[in-house]
Amino acid sequence: MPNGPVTAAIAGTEASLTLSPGGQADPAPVSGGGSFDPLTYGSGSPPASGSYQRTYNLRLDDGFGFSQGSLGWVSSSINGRLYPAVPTLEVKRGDRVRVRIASRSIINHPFHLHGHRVRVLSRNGEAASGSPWWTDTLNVGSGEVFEIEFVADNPGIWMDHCHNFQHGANGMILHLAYQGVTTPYSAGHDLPE
Ligand SMILES: [Cu+2]
Repeated sequence: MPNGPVTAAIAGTEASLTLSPGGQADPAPVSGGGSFDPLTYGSGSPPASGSYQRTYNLRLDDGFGFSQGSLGWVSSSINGRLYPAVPTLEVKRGDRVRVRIASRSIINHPFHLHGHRVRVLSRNGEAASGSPWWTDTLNVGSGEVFEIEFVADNPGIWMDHCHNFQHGANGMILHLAYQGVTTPYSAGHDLPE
């Protein structure tokens, strides 16, 4: 947050949001400002150096396929698979985890990892250089490649999924599971006889 007020507006609309240190500032004019890009906005510390205990790759795709019993355009696969056939990401408490998310899909996929916040390291090969880009949900656009990191500091079995719920229903879901954490439930469901 800068010292003065900041107004963020959605181009071509009346919608805007003004933030200020005291919370009392009037909105600034909404035209003439630059585009907001969290990759470069502000300043702050770069990510810690050092190694990662886990690295994973997620590739997001779409194409014709079977989902929920019918054949159609399924805009929602991860590494070529649909939930519950997407392998679980496994971590150990304390691991520092790096994940590359690359989308070959034709539409946006706002990806959300439950139970953690992630830090964006790069987008399309350009390192994040602004204020640390922490996020709960990361919109992965068509053709974009992100690298993110998080610390496995919240043991459990967590959903990691596209927040477009139609895509989730199609199968764009996987789990993040900690070693040693178990559940009485199983993934997926039994098919009818
Ligand atoms: Cu999606």
